Amino acid sequence: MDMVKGLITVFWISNYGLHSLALECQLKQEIKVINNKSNDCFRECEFPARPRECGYEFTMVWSSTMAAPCLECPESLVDCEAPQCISTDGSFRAVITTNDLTPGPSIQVCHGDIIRVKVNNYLQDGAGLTIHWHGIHQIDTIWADGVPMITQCPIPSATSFVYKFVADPPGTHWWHSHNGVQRGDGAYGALIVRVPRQTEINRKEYDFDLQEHSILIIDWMSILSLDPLMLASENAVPSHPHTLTLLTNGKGDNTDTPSDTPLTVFEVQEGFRYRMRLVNSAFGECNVQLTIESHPFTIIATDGYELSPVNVDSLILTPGERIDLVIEASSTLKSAYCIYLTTSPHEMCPASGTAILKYKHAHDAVKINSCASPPVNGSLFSTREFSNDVNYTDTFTFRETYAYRGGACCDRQLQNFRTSYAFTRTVVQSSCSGENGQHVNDR
Ligand SMILES: [Cu+2]
Repeated sequence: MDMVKGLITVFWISNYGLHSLALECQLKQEIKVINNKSNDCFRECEFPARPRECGYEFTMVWSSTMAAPCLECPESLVDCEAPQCISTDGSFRAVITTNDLTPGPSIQVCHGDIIRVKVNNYLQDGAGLTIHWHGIHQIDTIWADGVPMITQCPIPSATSFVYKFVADPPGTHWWHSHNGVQRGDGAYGALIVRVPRQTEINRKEYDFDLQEHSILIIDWMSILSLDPLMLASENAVPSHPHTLTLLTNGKGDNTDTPSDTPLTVFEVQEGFRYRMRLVNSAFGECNVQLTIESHPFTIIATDGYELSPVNVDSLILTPGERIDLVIEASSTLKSAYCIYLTTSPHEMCPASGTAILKYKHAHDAVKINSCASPPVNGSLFSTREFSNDVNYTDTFTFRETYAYRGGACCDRQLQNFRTSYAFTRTVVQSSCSGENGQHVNDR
């Protein structure tokens, strides 16, 4: 419920005697602020559904990586985990945080819940701000779609705006700033909409679907996101697109100069199967290839749509895309395994990243340098086919076939524009028919 209705009775005396008037008024209900690490609306979804209202408050500010709160990080790994320490890949740069985090708070709800987010724009540069809820259809709430100057004016500096919408459709989604290049500077997070297990087609494929098993990947530069765009527009295209690290939930190892900042660790227990919800939040159009050492996996959903399970060794995730996979914790030769992230095709934006899959009760940590080279063979899952013809020119042409569920297809040729990742690429949708495998990309 948005507002709580209250009844106030007012009495007054005039020359005509005693009067009374009952006034119905609306009392503003407190917006419940979540703890960044937990979420009251995360639960085993009820069947039949019992929707809740889930309130959040996002406060967005400019901050800095490896700043004073990090104390002795990375020499002291405990310091790297301190509140307000943004370690990323160990490089120093400005970053947008949401409630002191990047990625920001994770919204995890059940299908049909009402999500309400009060966004406080405290960005010190005076910039406007909007939040797009990527994957949410916004039926009847188009005003909440967060597209600046289309569905709303940007939230002015030092003011707040409340988004309210229904969590629909189910699936692995995400949120991000849609204003300027703020997304590439850290303004993004997970938005997971679950359904009751009884209604899931692939429910027998996994044992656990944990809130800490959301995996957000972003291509992270050592400079502000605006810099390469401006360099490109001024025809000063750099020979190397600056240091790019693929961060997993905000952490990674620097591609050029490895640092000792901590990596993100996903814990599993031997004998169980875990659903992992993967989001490519890439800013620089990087496709990400993911491989897990000694752990083939099963793809069970893309962009919220359940698939017939596909067993593979590796997958490619295009920008904005989400894939749900299942890992079986059955490899016990070691206590921890590398999760490898590379870009594909690699020439486009040379970057890599690492995260750790750790078995519970395992004590020995994996050293970063032991994750240097991912295995190259094996079966690959991708919702698109990529041409091998990657030519470097000064024009970026992106052609994409959009296929909506139900088989209707449409082509869209986006206008040419210049970027620092200058290349010509042809993307061909692998199929325009069939129940699954297509998705709508609203980048
Ligand atoms: Cu988006």
